[in-house]
Amino acid sequence: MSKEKVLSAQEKRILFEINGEKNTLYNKKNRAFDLLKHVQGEKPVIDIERGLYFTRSFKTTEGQPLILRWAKALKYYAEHAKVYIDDNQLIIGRIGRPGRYGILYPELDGDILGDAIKQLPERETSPFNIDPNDAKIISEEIAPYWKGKTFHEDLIKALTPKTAALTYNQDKDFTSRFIVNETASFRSSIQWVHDYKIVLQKGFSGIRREMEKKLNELDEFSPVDQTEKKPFIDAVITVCDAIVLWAHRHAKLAGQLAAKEYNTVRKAELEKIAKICWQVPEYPARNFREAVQSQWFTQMFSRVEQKTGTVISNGRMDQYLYPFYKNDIEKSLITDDDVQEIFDCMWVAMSQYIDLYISSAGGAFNEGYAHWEAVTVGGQTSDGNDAVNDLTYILLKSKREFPLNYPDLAARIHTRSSQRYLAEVAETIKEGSGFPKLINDEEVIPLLLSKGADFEDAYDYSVSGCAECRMPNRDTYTSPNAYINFAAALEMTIYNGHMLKYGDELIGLKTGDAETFTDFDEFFAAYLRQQKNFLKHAFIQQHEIIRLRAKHFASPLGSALHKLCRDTLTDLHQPHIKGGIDLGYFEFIGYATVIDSLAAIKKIVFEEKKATLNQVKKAMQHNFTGYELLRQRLVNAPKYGNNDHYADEIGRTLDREALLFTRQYSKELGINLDLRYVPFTSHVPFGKVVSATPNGRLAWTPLSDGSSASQGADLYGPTAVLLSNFATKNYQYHERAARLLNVKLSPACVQGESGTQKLVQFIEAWRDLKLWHIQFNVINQDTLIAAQRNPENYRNLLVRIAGYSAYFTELSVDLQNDIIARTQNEAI
Ligand code: 8X3
Repeated sequence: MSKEKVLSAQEKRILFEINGEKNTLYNKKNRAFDLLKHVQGEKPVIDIERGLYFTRSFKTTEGQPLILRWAKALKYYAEHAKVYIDDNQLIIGRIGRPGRYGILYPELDGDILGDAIKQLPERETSPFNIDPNDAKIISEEIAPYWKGKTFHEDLIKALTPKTAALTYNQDKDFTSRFIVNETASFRSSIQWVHDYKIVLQKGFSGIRREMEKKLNELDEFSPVDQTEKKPFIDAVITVCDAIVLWAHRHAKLAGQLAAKEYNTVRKAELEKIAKICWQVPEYPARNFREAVQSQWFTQMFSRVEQKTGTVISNGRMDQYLYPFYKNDIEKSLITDDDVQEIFDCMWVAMSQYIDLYISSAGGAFNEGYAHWEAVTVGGQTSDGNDAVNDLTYILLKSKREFPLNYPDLAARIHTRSSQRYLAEVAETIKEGSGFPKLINDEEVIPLLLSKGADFEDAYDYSVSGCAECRMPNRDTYTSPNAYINFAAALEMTIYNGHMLKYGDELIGLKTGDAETFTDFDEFFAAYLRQQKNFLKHAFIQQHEIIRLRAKHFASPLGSALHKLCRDTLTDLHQPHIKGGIDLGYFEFIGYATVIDSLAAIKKIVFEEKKATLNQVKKAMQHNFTGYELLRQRLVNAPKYGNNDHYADEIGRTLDREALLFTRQYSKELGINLDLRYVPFTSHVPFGKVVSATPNGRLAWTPLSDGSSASQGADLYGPTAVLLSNFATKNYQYHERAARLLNVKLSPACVQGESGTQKLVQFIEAWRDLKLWHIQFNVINQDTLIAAQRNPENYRNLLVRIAGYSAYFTELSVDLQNDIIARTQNEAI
């Protein structure tokens, strides 16, 4: 790292570390930094308690209503699992052993657990260690019980042969083929936000009282009341008791530790912790600290309940915590520094729970221990005013000052966002760790209204997952969705339904040999048929997933925290909940790869006639070896991301065709199945099954990510990328959803006050174009290269991936190279 270069704050911090200097913030934030020191950088370990206690409980409840079985399993966990209070922590409670840990959900894909534990320690992407004794318990007790009962096994059986052929390697234990990829067997619902407000305001005792009242109102002679509603109520009551019991076990432990503690300061802290845990989450929180502890217990216990893909999010923390903050500040019970310390303690606790995906596909989708526990700030109040308050600024400041990849932070932006807010958001982005990601109210809110939401609910959405938006109390659970590799559809168009990776096997449609296409329209039509075929199979998958989900999963805690479920006495996993809005998705992966390939064929083959399609095919078969001149021609054809109508028009057609498909068929599934461009890290494994493509991309390398340009293809600056994104959207279709957009900037181009102002103006342009999402890497290219060469010096280097930030050195070389290959913008 050269000293003359302009560095981001993150790069400066790392340089200090390399030079053995102390971080200047260290003294001020001693506690949180100390807590962090013990956990950062360790390889996570599998904790088996959740899997084990669920298994033991499920063995004793067979035949009972599923929701009740789930609640009883949670109660059994609450009674038996070890409880922990970390030294020096203020926000206490964890659901696994000390350090970084992941937990098991054998009901999902426990059928592969036995093999997975052998591979997990050495896996390239997001590896986990396992204690040999625990491995024995897994193979002897947990895995055998679930064999034949998992969601994964039922889904395999339910798919039609053609759908299965695009989904699984049937000769290799049904591992993913990375073509039409189901994600339902590695999470039981996608991202989610609870109504934390009800817990803070009423406590679980309040929810329990509401349920007791409903129990008394049931018709004792009604078969529906007695067989459907009563088990629901019993389950919610059981789960309220379970979480309270679990919190009380922490209170007791805190009391015991306090009694033994010699350090008077810590003794007083432990006594206070005990008091807090006797109060929350059973009763309403009385102050800011209790509110944070109550929320923490709730989100932790919710993770014990089930594996929500991209995990349970934190919701609008600057909104629901504000009344507690304001009250404490007005009464001088707390200072802003105390508030920041409480938050930082929570972030450290959060950073130790690592979302464990046991399948190889799950691991490959979630490189760098992906995590999406989004904390949302800003946006609008439920009556449409600007929602920014003092807590918003404390949360942004905490992100700038406490160098950690948790929590994921999302800032909502709208047309009346103040200049101070936009400037603080820009300053936080300039820090360089990738926070916050931005979500645009001007795009999201009209779409939520178009789905039937009231203004009040739509204004109050929270960011969840990479870029999704949830309305607590209005959204209903969403089935995990298909990730679709459309670059594979393009390859099948060239090879008449085949892919080089799979040899003679006909996987797609026979749409014609390369030499038979006489003009671009014919070729494009053939591609669109392959695209439609993939969509068909993705929707068949989704249909089966929705049908099977309610038989395999229940969510008594999630339902307790959802007004519609409490009102209708329906579990969140049931497909239709009266008054609910089910926002589901399917994923377009390889968008720019496909656009650029089609544009290259149109230009070079059919317009300029510099090569025949057969010659392009031959060059592709040889991975362009010996065809460099042709490859350069293809590379230099029009590309998405340059505000070039030629390429963008193709992109708009791809988008429109996919939207038309879902407009016609999602009704049959009974949910909103919207088009999304959100890749996780799937563009890397997806690229590994796709041979060379006509845009000049080499075989088996990553596809383009999200709605970003192909790696290095955007040559005219980030504003051109925004304009291409805008030009490829079909704003008349309300079936559109998140488009993830990555932009990489050099620290020099946003340097100083003028740099902040430029970044603010860029954000305003993005907002006014009504794009959905954007996130930034502000970093020098040579820092990334140095980190790849000398990982030991750069363990703390964070980069933005796909809706989350991760440690660069914990990524596979392929993903590292992908990030390096993205265009580095030197000006905005
Ligand atoms: C990222 C992806 O599928 O969990 O937000 O919604 S998903």
